Amino acid sequence: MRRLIIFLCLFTISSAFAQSDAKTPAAAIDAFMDKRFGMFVHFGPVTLRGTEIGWSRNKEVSQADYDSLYREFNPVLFDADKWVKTAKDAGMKYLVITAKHHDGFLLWPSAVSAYNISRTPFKKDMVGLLAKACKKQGISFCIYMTVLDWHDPDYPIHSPHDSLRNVKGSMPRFVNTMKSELTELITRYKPDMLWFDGYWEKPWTNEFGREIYQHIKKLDARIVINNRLGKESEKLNENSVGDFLTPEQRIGNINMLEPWESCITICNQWAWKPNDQMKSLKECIQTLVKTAGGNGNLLFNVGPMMDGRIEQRQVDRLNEMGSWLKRYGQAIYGTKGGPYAPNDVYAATRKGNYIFIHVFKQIDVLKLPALNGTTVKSVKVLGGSALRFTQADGLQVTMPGKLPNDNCTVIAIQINGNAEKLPVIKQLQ
Ligand code: H79
Repeated sequence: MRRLIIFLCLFTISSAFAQSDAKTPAAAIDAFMDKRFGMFVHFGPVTLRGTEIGWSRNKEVSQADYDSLYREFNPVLFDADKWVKTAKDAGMKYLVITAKHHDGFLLWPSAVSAYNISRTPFKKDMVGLLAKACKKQGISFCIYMTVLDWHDPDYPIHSPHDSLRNVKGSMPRFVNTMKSELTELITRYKPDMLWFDGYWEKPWTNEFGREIYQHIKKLDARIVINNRLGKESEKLNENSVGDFLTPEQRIGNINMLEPWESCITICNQWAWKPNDQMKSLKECIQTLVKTAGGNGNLLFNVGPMMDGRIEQRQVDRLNEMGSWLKRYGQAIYGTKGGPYAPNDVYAATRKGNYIFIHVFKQIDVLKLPALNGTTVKSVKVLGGSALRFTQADGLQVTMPGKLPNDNCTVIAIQINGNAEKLPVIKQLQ
C-alpha cells in the first residue's frame, strides 16, 4: 500500500512538472536565466498594415479597419520550423510568441474566444505549430499574453487612448475569460515561460495579477512568469507579482539580486514595418553582451512580414549574431554578469574561476580595477593566444595590435578562486 502511495505521489509530481527539466520553481528561474538570449515574435493581423500592433488602432489605422484585418490574415509562407531554425541559428535558446496582443486576437483556435485564427483564411494553429517546432529543435517555448483586450466586450477600455470607455465592461468577468484562455494555452502547448504585458492599465489591479499568477502556478508550478502581471514594474518585492523584471527597449542596469530580461527590437517597431531601420551587427552584439554583462537576458524581437516570413536581412543579421556566439558563446550562456559593470569599452561576465572581458573597441592596454584578495593566473584571448599582463595596481593587459573581432573580442582572465561571488565594481572606463 505504502509503495502504491509513493508511486502515485511521484507520478503526480512528475506529470505536473513534465515540460521542464528543472526540479523546483526556483530552479526553473535559474534555468531560464542561464539561457541568456531569446527571440520575441510580434505577429498578427495588423502586420497587413505595417503599423505598430500596440498603438496604431484608432490612430494610423481606423478602428473598423484594424478590427476587420483578421478576415484577410493569410500568412501563406509561414513555416514554424523556419522561424525556430532562425532563432536556433542565432544562438537563441527560447522563443516567445504574441499568442494574444492588445488587439485581443488569438493566434490559436480557442474554444473560449471566437476572435481567433480559425476564423481567418489561414485557419492553422500558429501557436501549436510553433510549440511543436520548438520542441523538435530543442528551443524553450514561451507565450506572450497581455491583460489589455480591445475586442472583448467585458474589457473596460476599448482604445489605447483612454477616451473610449466601455461602460458595460467588467474586469472580474474578463479575468475569468483570461483564466480560461490561459488554461487552454498551458494544457495544450506547455509553455516554459509566460510573458505578460499591460500592468499600467487603470482597471488592472495587483489582486487580479495575483489571482492569475496563482491560477498559472496551480496548473504548472514550473512556469516562469514576468513581472508585468502586477502593478509594480521596477522592483521585485513583496508587492510585486512575477519572477523577473522586464525593462523595455533599454538595457537593464546591472543587478545580481533580481532576475531581469530586456526586450529590445531588431528594428524600431515591434510588429513588421516596411523599410524599418535595422540595428547594425555591432549594435546587436553589444546589446546582447551588455545585457549579459548586467546579469540579464536579452529577448530580441522580430516582426515577421504579412506573408509569414521573417525579412531576409533580419535572418542574415541574426545568423551573424549566431556566428559570433559560436565562437564566444561560452562567455555568455550560463554566466553571471560582472564583476565590472558594463561601460562603453567593455562588459564583463564570469563563470567559475574565469572573468570574461568583452572588449568593444581597439585599445592598447585594458585597465581593470583591482579585485581585492584575488590573484590573476592567466590572461588570454578566448580561443586564442596568451596576453601579457601586470597586476601591481589593478590589472593591466597588453591587448593584441588588431582585435580578432571588430564588434567584440572576449578576453578570458583566470583567477585563483571563484569569480562568481565577487562584489560588483562600477566604474567608467
Ligand atoms: O508588445 C510590445 C509593445 O506593444 C508593448 N510592450 C512591448 C513588449 C507595449 N504596449 N504599450 N506599451 C508597451 C507602452 C505604451 C507606450 C505608449 Fe506610446 C505611450 C504608447 C502610446 C503612448 C511610446 C510613446 C509609444 C508611442 C508613443
